[in-house]
Amino acid sequence: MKLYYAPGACSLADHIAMAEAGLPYTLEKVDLEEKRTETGSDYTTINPKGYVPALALGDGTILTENIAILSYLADQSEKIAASPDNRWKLLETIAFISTEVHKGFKPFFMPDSTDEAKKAAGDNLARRFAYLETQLAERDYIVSDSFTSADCYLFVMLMWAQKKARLPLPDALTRYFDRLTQRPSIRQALSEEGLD
Ligand SMILES: N[C@@H](CCC(=O)N[C@@H](CS)C(=O)NCC(=O)O)C(=O)O
Repeated sequence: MKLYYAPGACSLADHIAMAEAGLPYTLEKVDLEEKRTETGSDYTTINPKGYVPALALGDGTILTENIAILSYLADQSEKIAASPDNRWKLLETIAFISTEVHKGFKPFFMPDSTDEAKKAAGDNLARRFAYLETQLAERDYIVSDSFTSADCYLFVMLMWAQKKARLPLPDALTRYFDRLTQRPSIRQALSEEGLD
């Protein structure tokens, strides 16, 4: 499999998931402004949507969208899958992170965002983080007591909250983030993206 990624972007979640699962993968960096890959390809010919992530499965299929990629990867390895009972909870959580948290960061990445827009986005994200904190009070990881691909995604969101948006996090989420930072797969992925 080949992951098209940009350092520190949401594609880091898929990168971590592959590393945690021990799946064989290669990486190709994408310049999101130029829409060029590091080997000189026009990225829009690979993913016409123009954004990362895109995962080339090796049979000619290009899979896009974090919800689909993180679900696909969980299907490839028990190491990042939920138990059968929690399969739909895993999808629910990935969808929540994608649509309610990931998209909530948009004003922090738009150069023309006003301070009011950032404040409203920060307030909205704080409500999402408060909900996630309640979930972590009941279990070790965000879906269950075992690590899943949803944790890979939430890790990236918490990294953005602290490093890009400078948002305060509930203590339980800070502790969870610090715990995840120690995982070899996360250290490996950060290092491979030049972020350590
Ligand atoms: N719906 C997509 C959104 C992906 C996305 O927001 N990618 C960002 C990086 S985190 C990106 O590539 N932005 C550059 C652009 O849109 O041109 C998904 O969940 O995979």
